[in-house]
Amino acid sequence: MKDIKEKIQESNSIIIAGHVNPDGDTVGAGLALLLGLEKKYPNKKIEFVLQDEVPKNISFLKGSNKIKNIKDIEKIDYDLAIFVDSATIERVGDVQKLIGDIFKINIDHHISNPKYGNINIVRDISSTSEIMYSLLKDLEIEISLEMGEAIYLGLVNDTGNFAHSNVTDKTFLVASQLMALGVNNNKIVNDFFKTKSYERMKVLGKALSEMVFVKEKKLMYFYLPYNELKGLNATKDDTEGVVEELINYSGSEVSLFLREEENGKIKGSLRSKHGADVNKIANIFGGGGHIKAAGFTTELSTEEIIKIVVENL
Ligand SMILES: [Mn+2]
Repeated sequence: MKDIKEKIQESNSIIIAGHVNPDGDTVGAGLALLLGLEKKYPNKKIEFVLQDEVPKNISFLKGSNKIKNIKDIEKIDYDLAIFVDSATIERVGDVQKLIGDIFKINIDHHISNPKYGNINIVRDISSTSEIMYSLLKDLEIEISLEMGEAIYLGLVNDTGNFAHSNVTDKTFLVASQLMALGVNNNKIVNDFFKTKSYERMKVLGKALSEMVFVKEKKLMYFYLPYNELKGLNATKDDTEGVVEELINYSGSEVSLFLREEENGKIKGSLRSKHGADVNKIANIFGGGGHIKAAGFTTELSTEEIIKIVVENL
């Protein structure tokens, strides 16, 4: 901790990097850190840069307009890079190009994280945002309401509104302390979850009517080809939450959502209800994540992917 503090103090320009297709956790943790560092060190240049746009149901967070998109940024030489919620360096996508070979602090909660930083705070807890809460306290940065809301959204995002197995008494303690700061739980949950677009509802409807159940393995899966996504006038953001919906069936133990990308590659997301380790399955395809939630991208065909998943369950 002392090292992190020293490193931040001696750096004049700092880049915070979050992962591609940003979710509430990477945005929440990165934004809380950005706002906290800006307040504590007003003379430093600090930027939070993402490759992709902040999704609409996250951009209500106050301060999120300060998050930079890579296309709006000119390359400068940063002294320090802080990665949030990124299981590998590659997870930040093109933001890597802004970073290069500088000192790296890696703050993450994915068990597959290979600890690529010069300093690593990798803990197997609910979210990077939960780590960020203690980190900011350790850095003696006072948590403002805006920072608290960002962290709270991160908790809600990665715990499925406090429903997943990664929730501990500590998670609730952090949530409770954030509410004591003035965070409005009901408003955040409504703003975050109950804001699905028409296209997203249609994608969900298609998934629920076309999903396939492999009874022997209690696997529920759904494949969405790129042309069908386009046919619904939908974008990849509109497929968020499909894999979680597939595991709601009482017979499912594992769910798999496959989505074809524009370049023909297949992106897979896996969820597990009880015992199955889907991180291990995602590893087969070069991906990873957590025991109960993992993902991968592959050039294999859907038939091959499904065969491999079924064989390994
Ligand atoms: Mn996360």
